[in-house]
Amino acid sequence: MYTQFHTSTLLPTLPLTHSPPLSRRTILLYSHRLPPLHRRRPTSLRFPLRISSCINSTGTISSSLSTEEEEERPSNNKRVKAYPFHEIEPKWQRYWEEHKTFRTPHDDLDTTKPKYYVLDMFPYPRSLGFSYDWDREISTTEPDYYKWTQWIFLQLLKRGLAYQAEVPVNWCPALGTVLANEEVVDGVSERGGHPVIRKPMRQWMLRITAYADSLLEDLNDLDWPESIKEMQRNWIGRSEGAEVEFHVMDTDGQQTDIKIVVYTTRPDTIFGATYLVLAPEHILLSSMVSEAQSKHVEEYKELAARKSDLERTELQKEKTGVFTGCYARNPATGEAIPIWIADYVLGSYGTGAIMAVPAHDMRDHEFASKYNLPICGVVMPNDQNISSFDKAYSGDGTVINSSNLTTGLDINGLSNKEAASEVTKWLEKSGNGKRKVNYKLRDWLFARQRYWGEPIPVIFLGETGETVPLPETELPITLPELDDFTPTGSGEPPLSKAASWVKTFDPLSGKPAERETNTMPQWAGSCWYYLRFMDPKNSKMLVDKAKEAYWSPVDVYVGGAEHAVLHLLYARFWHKVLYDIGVVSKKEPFQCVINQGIILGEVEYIAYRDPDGNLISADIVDELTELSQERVPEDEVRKSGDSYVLKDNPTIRLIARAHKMSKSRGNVINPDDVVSEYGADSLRLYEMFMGPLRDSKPWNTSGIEGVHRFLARAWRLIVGSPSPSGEFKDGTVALDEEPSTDQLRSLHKCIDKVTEEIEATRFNTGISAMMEFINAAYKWKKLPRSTAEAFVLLLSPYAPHMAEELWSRLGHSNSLAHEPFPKANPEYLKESTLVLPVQINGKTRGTIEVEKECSEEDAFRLASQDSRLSKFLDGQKVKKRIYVPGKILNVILDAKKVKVGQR
Ligand code: ANZ
Repeated sequence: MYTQFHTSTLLPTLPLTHSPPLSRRTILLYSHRLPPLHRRRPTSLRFPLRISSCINSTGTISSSLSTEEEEERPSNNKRVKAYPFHEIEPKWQRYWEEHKTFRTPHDDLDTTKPKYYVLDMFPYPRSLGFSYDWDREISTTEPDYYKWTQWIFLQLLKRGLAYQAEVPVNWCPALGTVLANEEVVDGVSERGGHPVIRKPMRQWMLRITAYADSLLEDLNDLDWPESIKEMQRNWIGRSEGAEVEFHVMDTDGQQTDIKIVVYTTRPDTIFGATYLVLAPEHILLSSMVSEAQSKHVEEYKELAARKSDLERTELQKEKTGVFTGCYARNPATGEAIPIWIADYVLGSYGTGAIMAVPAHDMRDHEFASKYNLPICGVVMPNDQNISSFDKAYSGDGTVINSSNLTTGLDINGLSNKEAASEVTKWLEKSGNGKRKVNYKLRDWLFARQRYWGEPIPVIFLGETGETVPLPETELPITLPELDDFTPTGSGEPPLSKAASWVKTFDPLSGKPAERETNTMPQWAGSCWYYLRFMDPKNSKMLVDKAKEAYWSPVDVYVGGAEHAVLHLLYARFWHKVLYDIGVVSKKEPFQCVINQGIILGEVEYIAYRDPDGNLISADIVDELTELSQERVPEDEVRKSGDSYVLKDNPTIRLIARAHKMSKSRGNVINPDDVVSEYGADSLRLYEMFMGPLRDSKPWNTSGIEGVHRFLARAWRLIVGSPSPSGEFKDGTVALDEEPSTDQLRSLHKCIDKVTEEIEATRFNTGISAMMEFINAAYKWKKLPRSTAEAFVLLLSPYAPHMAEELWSRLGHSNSLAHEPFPKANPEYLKESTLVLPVQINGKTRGTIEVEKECSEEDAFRLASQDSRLSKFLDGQKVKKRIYVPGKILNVILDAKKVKVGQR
């Protein structure tokens, strides 16, 4: 059943204090607002004289003129509003604010009542009409809030889940700053195109990997879109395999003590490992490279340092590498195999080294083919015989070429799965390796070299540099005022410029110390804000236990799929830590996640012209030909089947496409303009009507006009027609009369559908049901008050301002926000009629619509009156009638046909 949601939001407009970017970042993090700006409609909206809306097969609204409805343009031709949204919307917003209509209980919480916690990833701040409890407003940038973010950091530190490490970062010497991965394109800075190198720097890390297994397992119980769960699973990337040790050999071919450990998920292919590859940054590299090769190796290392992991692992990129000049012994074959370095092997995954099996791994095959390295097939597919492995075979099969008496390993004839487990056992027994589970998930790099961000509550003692966490009583550690928060140029964070802030004393020992100048990343505050909404003003703890136990978990979290991994994973990790230390009562923060799609710009229709200027149809366009493209105005286009064609020349098919809204494309819709032209209710309703919630859908101005007309019709149905000057009278036309059975049927059908569709978040089809109801109600002579009231309640989640206004006009002095949502009465949902097949002499000749309890006599009378059946029955003598109520009427005629007039 639909319940009144308790919703909360972050601060929509944040005060710009000394830390403007921090404030801004909070908005962006949750911001799923309609993209800003937009095209103003060139001409004012013109309303047709009379409109009826219906849903066409494509789900869009089509409008048609009719003649007996209200005029929307007065005789003096002055434009008037279709209904007075410009008056009622500000009025009800004031009312809600003054009456704190959507306030949820704070300290007066009654935990015996059911709760429903809906959290939104911060929609457009001006979305009016949202039922938020503004008393719960929080800002992650305020010290009152980030005091607790810092407190959580201290708990992580206490449990060894926060640590410092030297980690390679994207360092841009020319800009003197560290760049985020997104700011580096093809090895150069996105801004300015300066070279970027990977440079190790001291960083704070969070040990999210310690929670990899529970982050993975607990996904199973969550009611999230399967695609998001899958993205998290892939991000965590659990894989099972083995670590294998390869001893490096000296120039005399003798085994040394230097061991290269590789990680493989295919131990079954060990006999096919014909060379090793190390990541260029592998720590053992310098201790083994031959003199002859060292110059090449150094050059290659430098080149690789400029590439991001993403660029290095791109499958399409041609593989490159350099021979190190030395060899290692394959423990299974006992043979010496060359050791190479290549950037397709990453230093940050597994052990940073691989055994290359070119016959069975695509990347290795490409590399081996390029550098003429041996390829040895060791797994034969069961359904074919491969004689030369001229491309990698990565599937299952039977193991071949895999036996060695000296090393004592023989896996020939086993399936590759069995072989993998045999090899792992052998590795462990012979001391050459062990079983290993690996995760793609890396520990979370938690430090930023930026001014804006929560200070990390840690100091370093003067003499020893020892890291000391600040006592909880010192929190919050606030940011110092700084005039210039640009990068320092040396890689030191900007906060290091605040010399008097940096210099401090250890509050416990009194020793001189320096503050940490790295700050927390933008994700920190968002990792736990849903907990703070439960208890936003608590100065003693981050959330009161009883309130947390009541409100947790978030029942529905609505947001964009772009947060599928990082935000949702980081928040789950912190939540699990808080669970383990007893701060929260549930293992998972967000029980259900729903993604909404994005609104694209309006559809553009593109026509092609050949070099002679002739239009050509899109289906014969050759991609290789250079053609000029031009946009075709929408009114020159019509739909033809699944495609769009020129109205004037339907043989010319057009390309129809919608792009993400962006300023550079000039296709941005400004919600403020839409609100001032159509009202907030129309915008809100249109967003819900555009299509299934999860899809990305193009903006369509005629679509919003359609829903606006629907709202205007609903308004006129209940309030009545405007005066010739366009004024609407007070009150309504509803009458205190009992609704007819027909009216109740229409209403309850609508309630039933709207309820079902809300629960399934199929708002668009719920709105269609209301449109159908309005169409039916326009045919009624009278509008019973109780029916109008129920409809207004149905409409209220979609068009809250209009619904409140109508509700008050229907005679209520309180807001409808706390009224129970209407319930469909099953009595009125039963269909009262059915379609009865009619046979003449046993042959089905047509159907008639009859009441369920229709008598044989009535059924026969209806059949005789039916235009299609009467031609078989007119003037005929009926011998027998076979009637099975609800199933069939069979009329057997007398064999001697007697036509009228012949008698
Ligand atoms: C030998 C082999 C044979 C492999 C074969 C695959 C197929 P996942 O599943 O993603 O964990 N690998 C290991 N460490 C690597 C690194 N640091 N950089 C790049 N590649 C690395 O993949 C594990 C496989 O990826 C490992 O198994 C290894 O190649 C490679 F027929 O070892 B395999």
